[in-house]
Amino acid sequence: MMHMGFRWYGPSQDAVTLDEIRQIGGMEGVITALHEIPAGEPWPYEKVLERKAMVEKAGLKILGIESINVSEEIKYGGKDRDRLIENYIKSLEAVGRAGIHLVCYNFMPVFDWTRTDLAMPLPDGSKAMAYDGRICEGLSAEQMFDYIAKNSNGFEMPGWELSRRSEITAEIAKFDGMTGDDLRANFKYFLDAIMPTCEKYGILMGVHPDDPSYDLFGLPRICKCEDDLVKIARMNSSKCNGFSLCTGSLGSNPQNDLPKIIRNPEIGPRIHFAHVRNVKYDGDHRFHESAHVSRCGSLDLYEIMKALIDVGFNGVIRPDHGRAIWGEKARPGYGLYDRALGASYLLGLEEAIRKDRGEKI
Ligand code: DNO
Repeated sequence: MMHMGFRWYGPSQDAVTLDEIRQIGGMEGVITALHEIPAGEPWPYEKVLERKAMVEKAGLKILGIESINVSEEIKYGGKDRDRLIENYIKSLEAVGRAGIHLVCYNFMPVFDWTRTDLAMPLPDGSKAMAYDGRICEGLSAEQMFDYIAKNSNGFEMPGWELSRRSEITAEIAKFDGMTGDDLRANFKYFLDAIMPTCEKYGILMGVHPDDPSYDLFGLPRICKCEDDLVKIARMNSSKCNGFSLCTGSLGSNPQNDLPKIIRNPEIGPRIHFAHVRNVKYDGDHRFHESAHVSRCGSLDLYEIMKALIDVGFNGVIRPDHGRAIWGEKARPGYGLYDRALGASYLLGLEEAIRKDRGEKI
């Protein structure tokens, strides 16, 4: 059985409460993070315990951390990277000592996920996040920041915090001339350094794919497709080195065949965390996030869930970005209602597939 969770940004950065999350049928826990601690600083053990107690008091568990962010200097291989990796390891130790065994992170230079519209009106009256390469290509990174800031209902999106805007040009320059292989070498260096700690505490690391799965702002991106994932799997043989399989991110490129990627024998066993959602293609490098239900988008979530079950995935799964529905005001993609519907749908798919195979659930 998979373990259904809900991403929760913490007591001061989320419009959704733990009590609300607890009322979603089948929900086991949350995936959360200490968002107030900047990348590069070690997470204090006491703070992790405090968050854990808060979640448990509400009748839920912490199923995983999303994310412990990797400092840019580790990604471009700057001179301070060893100290920053040591701090990363301290954060992992804090999490591991607290009995948390899953960490999601990404290795995308400078930017995390990117969208050009945070509230695109859909014909049914809901609003969804959307991406249109034609807008993005025309903007500088700074203009993109302003664009996003104006459209995010007063919430900050991870990686697109306004406080980062002024450093962005300088940060992009640090990656000047870097190839995918250079970035991969730095990724391997990072993985080799952290894996012994992950093994010691049994922490499964799930790297999140690039979102969207194409190159942006001239920066190298190395987690976009099946080949990329295989290369990452081969970087370090520890079982702890694995993936946060995000169907919407990989699925943003119609060439990515998700059930095939999941069934790849070098990838499937390393899927430690699943972000399952749908996207609808609107053209080349253009898509919007649809309701989870297969018929609403371009991805077949039934086939995706079947593939996950086929490869024996019993890890943590969460619904991903929801549309804004029923007038809800929340962090874009992370409201309560549409994600709750998504969770129920995924639980239903899992139950049907497993029962159909004679499995007890
Ligand atoms: C977006 C999220 C990402 C993800 C990070 C993982 O909604 O899926 O921001 O958390 O890339 O580090």
